Amino acid sequence: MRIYDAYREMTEDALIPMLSTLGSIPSPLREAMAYSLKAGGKRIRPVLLLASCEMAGGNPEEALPYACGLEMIHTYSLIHDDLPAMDNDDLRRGKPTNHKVFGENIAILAGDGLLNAATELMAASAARAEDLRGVRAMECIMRHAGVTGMIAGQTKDVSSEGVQPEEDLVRYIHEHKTADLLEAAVESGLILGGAGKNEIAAGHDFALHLGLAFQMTDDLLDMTGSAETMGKHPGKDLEQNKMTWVALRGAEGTAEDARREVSEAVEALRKMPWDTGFFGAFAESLLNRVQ
Ligand code: GRG
Repeated sequence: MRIYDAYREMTEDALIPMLSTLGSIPSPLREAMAYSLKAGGKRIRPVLLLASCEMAGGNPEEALPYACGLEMIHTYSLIHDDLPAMDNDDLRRGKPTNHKVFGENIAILAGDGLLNAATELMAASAARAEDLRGVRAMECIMRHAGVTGMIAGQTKDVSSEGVQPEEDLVRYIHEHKTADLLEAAVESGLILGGAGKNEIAAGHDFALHLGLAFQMTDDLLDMTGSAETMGKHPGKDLEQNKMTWVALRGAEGTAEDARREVSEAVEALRKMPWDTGFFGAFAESLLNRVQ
C-alpha cells in the first residue's frame, strides 16, 4: 500500500530528529533509546494517526509530534515487556532485545526515557498551538496508554499466567494491552484533523475491532509463524500459559472471530463521511497475515 509506506517513511524520518530537539541525552541512554526506535517495526500506530488526521482534513506534518510520541510509547512498552521480570525475551523486531544489548538498568531507563520524551514532545507542540486540539489529542493518547488503558491490560496479563482462560478476562487484556493504542492512534488523529464527536466515536469502534482482530491474528501467528517472519520467538504464549484467543477458542475459532472483528471494523467506517478506503483495506489486510 503506497499510502501506508508514505506515512511510515514520514514517521521514520522524524523519529530521531524529534528526539534531538529535546537537547543532549547522555550516553548510553540516547543510544539505547535510538536502538529500539530504529530497530524496525511496522509503525502501524503512527501511520493510522497520520492517515486519520489527513482524512479529517488536518495537516499530517503538524500531527508528527503526536505520531512519533505514540510510536515512542509503543516502543517503551515493548522494551519493558521484554525484560526478564515480564516476558523475558531476547529477540524483538528481529534484533537482540534492548536489555540484552544495554543491560537491564539502561533498558528500564530507555523505556522510561521514551515515555517521558513522548510526553515532552506532545506537550511542547500542544503549548505552541492556538487551539486545544493538541491538548485533547495528548490527553487521548496518554489515557489509552495509561493506568486504565495499556498498563491496565498488561497488569491483568502478568497477573493471569497459569489461570484458566475465560472470555471476559481474555477480552479485557486484549482490549487494553493491544486495542487501546490503536484507538489512541485513530481518535487522536481525528481530533487533530478537527473531526466531530460522532466521527471520533466511529473511529473508536473501528480501532477497537481492528485491535481485537490484530491480537487474534498475532495469537495465531505465535502458533504458526517463524522467528524470521515475526522478528520475535514464536510459541512463547503457549510456553508461558498466556491468556490468548487460541487458548480460549482454538485456532479455527480464533480465525473465525478475527474475520468477524474485521467486518465489524469495516462496518464502523460507514459512519464516517469521508473516503475510508485506506482504513478498510488495512483492516482486511490483517487477515492475509494468517491465510
Ligand atoms: C510494559 C506497560 C507495558 C505494556 C506492554 C505492548 C505490550 C504491552 C506487550 C507486548 C506484547 C504483545 C503481544 C502486545 C500486544 C500488542 C502487540 C501485538 C504488540 C506488537 O505490536 P506490533 O506488531 O509491533 O505493531 P512492531 O514491532 O511492528 O511495532
